[in-house]
Amino acid sequence: MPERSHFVVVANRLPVDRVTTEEGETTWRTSPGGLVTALEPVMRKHGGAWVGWHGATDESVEPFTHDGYEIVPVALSASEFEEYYEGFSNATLWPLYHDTVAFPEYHREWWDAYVVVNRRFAEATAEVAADGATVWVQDYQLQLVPQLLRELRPDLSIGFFLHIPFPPTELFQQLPWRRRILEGLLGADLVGFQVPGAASNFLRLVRARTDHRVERDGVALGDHTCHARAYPISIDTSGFKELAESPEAVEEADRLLEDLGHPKRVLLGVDRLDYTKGLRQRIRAIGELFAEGRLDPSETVFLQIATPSRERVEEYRKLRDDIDLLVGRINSEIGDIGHRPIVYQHTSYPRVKMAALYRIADVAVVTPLRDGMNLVAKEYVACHPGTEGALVLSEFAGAARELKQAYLVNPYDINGMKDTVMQAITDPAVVRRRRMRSLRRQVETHTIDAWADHFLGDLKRIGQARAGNP
Ligand code: GDG
Repeated sequence: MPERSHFVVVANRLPVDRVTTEEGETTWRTSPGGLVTALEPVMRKHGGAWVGWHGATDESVEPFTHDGYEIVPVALSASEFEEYYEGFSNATLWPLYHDTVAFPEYHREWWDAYVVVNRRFAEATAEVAADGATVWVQDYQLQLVPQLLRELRPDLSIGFFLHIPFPPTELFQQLPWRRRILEGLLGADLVGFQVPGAASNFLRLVRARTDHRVERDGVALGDHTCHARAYPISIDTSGFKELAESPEAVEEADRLLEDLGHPKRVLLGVDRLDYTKGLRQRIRAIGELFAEGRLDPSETVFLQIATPSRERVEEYRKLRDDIDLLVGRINSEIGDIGHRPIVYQHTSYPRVKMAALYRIADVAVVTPLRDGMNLVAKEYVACHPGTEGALVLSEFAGAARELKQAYLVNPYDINGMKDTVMQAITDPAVVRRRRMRSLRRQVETHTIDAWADHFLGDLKRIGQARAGNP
């Protein structure tokens, strides 16, 4: 058992994946994904412990140290993985919270597994947290943990951050267990959301569905007050910039351009392969631009990277097949031998290659149907050299509230999206530069450090006020 920690992050997944080296040795490597990208630097700075599932079912893994902090694995059985993770988290909550862009399924066994696993996470956290420690629970898979943990350890200061949208009342009310989820979150001292609208949705629901008194952003609960506020997440801007300027990234970028046959223009999409990311609409829109001759495949390439994700969930399998079909059809009809208009890779790349991709992209096309924030948009702005690039961004990504100088699109409006992509390509350089400079300023002044300091600073002040010594 590791020493008890004063700072504990709790997330469904640990920030590391187990890999077997060529020599047959087992090691742990930092895993990709929005939550990990955001919290890894916070953890390296604060130290402490990270409680989460290690990625294999029916197996217990002992705690260990990684990059200067403790890793505390939580075990899941194969059926819990199916019911709590693939089921309730990713086939009920994920689509419901993303505006039901896919149909949410409600199954009572899935909910039961969600309760059991949330309790296990709360118990594991209660064991590793030192007296009066700060615990920061992450995301939709663990919304009951704040309440369960408070019951076990009322001495703790408990924060919760939701990385994905919090739905409007009309949608949330479909959930048969809506009140339990609200009460679960209310166990926290501070609940953070990506945008102010999400915090208002939450407070409106608490007013409508519970008996608690709500005053401004606070909900009075007897032993504590739960505050709900917006903390738009960001990235390690200077870290990304340095990586993109490193000789490895520059070399990699040259190699990529060479492999692509030195096109005049590169359009780039990078997403987890997820139906919320608007891939179908984006590929259709860009395919039509090629088909109509507004984009010339001999000079423009659309490079789409889709990182494998939740591959056993039915909706994701279907999406993968749809995208394969769509890309295949467009590529077989347009262009010429040696000039595929769309280069599509269903794979995950090392970070340095991601940075190289951002370097070579003249236009990044980030068009989710709904997204809590979207870090890819911010990473592109941080990594693309100079001020020549352009960002096409969905209005329905949380990032659109901050990145106002992006070329904003409604991803459901295919014609509108086509026109805006063309505008991003054809606008005079002086306009693109002005927009890019403004975006750059935004990501340079709003970093992941500032985000974590803001949230944790507020959590500390709330804790002090609760203890009566503000
Ligand atoms: C959730 C919310 C919110 C992707 N492919 C590779 C790779 N990535 C990295 C990107 C980026 C991250 O994964 C994706 O983050 P996003 O924010 O775009 O999206 P989600 O995964 O859906 O994240 C989202 C986020 O949490 C944080 O709160 O913004 O709204 O849905 O960092 O660079 N990284 C590597 N190889 C890949 O192939 N190394």
